[in-house]
This record gives sequence, structure tokens and C-alpha cells, in this order.
Amino acid sequence: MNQSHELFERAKKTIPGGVNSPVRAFRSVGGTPFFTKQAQGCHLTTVDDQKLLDYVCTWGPAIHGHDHPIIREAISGALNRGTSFGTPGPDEVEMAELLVDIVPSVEKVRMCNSGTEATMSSIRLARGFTGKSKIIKFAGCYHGHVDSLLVKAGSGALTFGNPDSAGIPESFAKETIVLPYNDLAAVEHAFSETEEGIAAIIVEPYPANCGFILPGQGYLEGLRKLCTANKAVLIFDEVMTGFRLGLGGVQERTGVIPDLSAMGKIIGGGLPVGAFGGKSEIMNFLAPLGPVYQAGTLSGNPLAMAAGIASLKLLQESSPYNHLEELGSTLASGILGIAQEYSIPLQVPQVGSMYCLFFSEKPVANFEDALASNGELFNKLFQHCLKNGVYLPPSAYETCFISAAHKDSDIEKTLDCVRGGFASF
Ligand code: HOZ
Repeated sequence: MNQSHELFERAKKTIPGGVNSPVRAFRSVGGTPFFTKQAQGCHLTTVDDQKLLDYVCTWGPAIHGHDHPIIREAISGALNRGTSFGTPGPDEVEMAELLVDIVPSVEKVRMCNSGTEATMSSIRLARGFTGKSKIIKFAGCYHGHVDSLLVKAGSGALTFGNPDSAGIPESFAKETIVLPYNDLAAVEHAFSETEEGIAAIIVEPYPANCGFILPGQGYLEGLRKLCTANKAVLIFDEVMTGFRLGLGGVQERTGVIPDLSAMGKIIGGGLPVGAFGGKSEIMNFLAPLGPVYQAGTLSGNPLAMAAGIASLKLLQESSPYNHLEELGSTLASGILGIAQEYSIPLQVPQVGSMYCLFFSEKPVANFEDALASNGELFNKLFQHCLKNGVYLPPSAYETCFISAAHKDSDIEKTLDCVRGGFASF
């Protein structure tokens, strides 16, 4: 038994399933999860000293690679000043100014501690602002483990076959209208059929929790128009795409500006952070200015602010996006080319540093298409890659991430590894 195995057996006695977030348990791909003792650049080192080329990047935050010296220095500097104040601190102001500067939709912003908190509070704010209860979400989109959003959800909920989680009262779920992504007519229909009105649409503008899916032409623009026409709040969940697919996220890439944005991951520089922001008119509904309550002991935590500010400034200074696009497109086209050689049906949707592998004959436009792809082939490739030093996300429904620390030689190594995997199918 290796050390990961021993730790997992030990963990299972005191942690449900041995993990603090379900996808990490490897249930979907099979086998025992490895435990990491160190992360550096684009590599993880396991407790059994296996060095892995990492395409999970802590599920998104590590855009600069792991343990970036500038972020580490910012955290140590903050550590010398104290770990939590429980009063406002100067870094919170700097962080807010940065986010307002960078994210097109954000005029005011509130920090919280995770992406889940960000989407949960955005929904509450939208309901408080509009005075309406119903919200629209899309099948396969995952917005954290918020009660009203864990309906037909992606990520771990989908991986483990319960996109509709137990423990959520039917009365809560009834407030959520679930529609297929990429189908504007369904949204129009929902608006016209819902007499009491709809408070908000929440959407991952590029869904990244049932694989990686791209919007059809005019889809996001259509959502924007329908929300404006029906006085509903458009919420972009850019927890994964924000600061990753360009500094200003999908909203900057597409020019479609939501009313509220949920953010997380990269803005914490590897520490736990979330944020939500948008139009002042809506944000001013938050306590202490307005009637919508939202709070947090560790919100705006000085360590997290320092790490996040360093991460954002590094993005502004180094602008890694062209480099990431080159790496991403070389990898995606390389994998597709190899699949063709072996006559393996494969789609590799990719934008910049995000991509996924759908073993499917046809492009994937929504949740149904994603479910119809061959997860078994993904699992085989996952196991082959892991054995050969390349770590893909441990589920066919998660998105792969590339960091600025990945090099051309890492992409070549990955392509060799994928070739070996496809040859063994
Ligand atoms: N919510 C993440 C996947 N989209 C998983 C986070 C984790 O397991 O660390």
C-alpha cells in the first residue's frame, strides 16, 4: 500500500468519503486519489514522490502556476501584519478598485469567501432588488452548492449521478426554472409563461462544469435582451472564466455585459475568496445600505486580499493570455489530430487555457449532448495519463486548465502521453 492509499484509508474514517470536495474522491474515474505534498509551477508532487504535470490547477485559481514567488511574497508580507482583523482593511479597498477597473459589469463589489457564496448572494440580491422569486438556470451549469442552484447541476453533482441533490426542499427547487443551455426560445417561453415574473437568469457564460461548452452565435446577446425586456437581473457566473479567458472574462470577450457577476478562484491567488459585483443601483440594495442581508467574519481577509491583489496585478503586468491561447490551441489541435489517426470520435472545445475532451461524434451544445459522450473512454485516458505523469481532472465533466507556467515542452509531453493512451484503446 503506498502512502496515498494509507492516507485515504485513514481519511475515510473521519472525513465523509475521505475528501472535502466530492470530485476529489476519484469515484468517477476509479482508483484511489493521490495525496499531494507539494505544488510548484505546473507540477504536483504526490506523497509517494510522483511528479505530475497538472491540468487541474487547483480547479482554476493557479493561472500563474503553483507557488508563484510574487504571490508567496505578498502572502508573507500580509502574514507579518496579522491574519484577520474583523475591521475594514486597506487591501479590501485596493481589491475593490482593481475589480471595478478590470471587470466591465462591476461598479461596486462585495468580497466573500467562495464562489458558492458569490452566486448565493447574487441570487438573493437579485430577488431583493426585483421583488420576484423565480430564477432561471441552465441544465449542467454548476454554481456551487447553493440550495436553489443544485437543480440539474453539473460538476460533482453530475459526476455522482445526483444533479438534483437530496436535502433541498421541493418548495425551494420550485423557485428554479431549469432550461437547456443554448436554446433562446426556451428562455422566451419561460418569460412569457411565468406570470409572477422572473427575478434573474444565472448562467456560466461558457459552461465549464459539464465539460466545456460554448454559446451559439447570439445566445448570450439574446439572454441580455430578454433580461432587459423583462426587468430580470442577468447574472454571469464567471468564477471559472473570469480573469482566465482574458482579464475581463467572457463579458469582455463578448461585449455582453451582465447586471451582476459572481467571481472567485483567480482573485484569491490560491486562498479562499469569492466576490460578487455589478451595477451600483443593484449593489446598493445590500446591507448596510439596503434591505438585502449578507455578511462574513472572514470576508475581505487580509491574507486572501494580498494574494488576490498580487495575482491580479501579475495578470495586468504579464498578460499571459496570448501565451495561454497558443498553448491551449496547440494542445487541442494536437489531441484532435491524434484522435483522428486512431479513428476515435472526439471533440475538444477550447478557449485560451480552458478545454475539455468529449468522446463524441458531434459537437456538444448542451447538457444532453455532454451526457451522451463516452465517459468510459475519458476514464481510460485519465488512468493512462495519470500512470504516465499527466494529471487530467478526475471526471469527464470537469474542465482542464493550463497555467502560465506550462511550457511548449509540457504540451509535447502531454501529446505523447495522449498518443500512448489512444493507442491502447
Ligand atoms: N467545484 C470544483 C469543480 N468544478 C471542484 C472543487 C474541488 O473539488 O476542489
